[in-house]
Amino acid sequence: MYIELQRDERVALLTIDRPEALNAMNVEMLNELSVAIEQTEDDDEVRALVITGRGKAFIAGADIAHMQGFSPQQAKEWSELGQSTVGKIESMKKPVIAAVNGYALGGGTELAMACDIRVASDRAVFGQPEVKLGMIAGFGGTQRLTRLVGPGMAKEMLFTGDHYDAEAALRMGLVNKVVPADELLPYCLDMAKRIASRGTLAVRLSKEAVNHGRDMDLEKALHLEATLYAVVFSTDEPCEGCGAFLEKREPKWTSS
Ligand code: DAK
Repeated sequence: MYIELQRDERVALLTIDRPEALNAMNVEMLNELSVAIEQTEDDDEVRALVITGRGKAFIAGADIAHMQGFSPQQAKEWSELGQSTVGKIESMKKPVIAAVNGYALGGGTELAMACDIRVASDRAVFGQPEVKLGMIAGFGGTQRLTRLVGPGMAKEMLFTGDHYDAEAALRMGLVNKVVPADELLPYCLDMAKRIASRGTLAVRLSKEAVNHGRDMDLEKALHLEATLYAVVFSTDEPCEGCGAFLEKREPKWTSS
């Protein structure tokens, strides 16, 4: 087993668990990851997910030994599996926080970028070293990196294959925050708990508005926002949220 999935009340913690190979991704891991994502999405108790890695790496990329002998057909299947797994993370209705504890290289940086929020330990290292292996980023790196950090910085990372420490990642907007290594998981789990305590549908539709609106022109994106705003008001969440504020109590959300 390469994936460990735990749940503490409304927050799920998914740990990539192949420390002897710095959590390098192979087919079995991606299949297990895909199943774990589906389970988390289907679990009505879970409101937020944190993804981290065991040991000194988040994910040191795709398993290089595994890729070396690919036939074209195997490369295609690998590509489809990888893209669909990363896509599942990005399109989850529930918010996902990447707790980047160490090396996040190649597919590791790409998987982190598919998460909604990235928090880095001060020991984290990012990079897209595929060019050193004679290949290009293939789990969405050329596209998500460009959207997150801009084309200039994305091209530097993709062309050089260099490593970037957590502070550099923070400066370029690749991560939201850097925290000391021993504070990483408590910080991310606390953030996940705060998100889990907010209006369930409100959080979900905020994610949908950002994810679907970012590639629209502003007029269409604002129309989407207004439509989703109306959707929230078709439920009792705004009434409960406003009522709780006025009555000085904690809200009780009913939607899952
Ligand atoms: N694959 C396989 N094994 C790996 C690995 C990897 N990516 N990274 C590390 N390991 C293994 C090492 O081989 C070593 O194994 P043993 O020798 O102990 O058996 C063990 O993990 C510990 O690694 P090191 O001894 O190297 O540890 P160091 O602390 O000295 O160095 C390092 C850490 C992260 C700097 C170094 O291990 C390293 O450079 N690793 C390779 C990183 C890398 O190049 N990653 C990118 C892989 S390319 C695609 C989609 C996506 C992709 C491709 C195609 N399609 C859609 C088609 C993605 C590609 C990639 O991610």
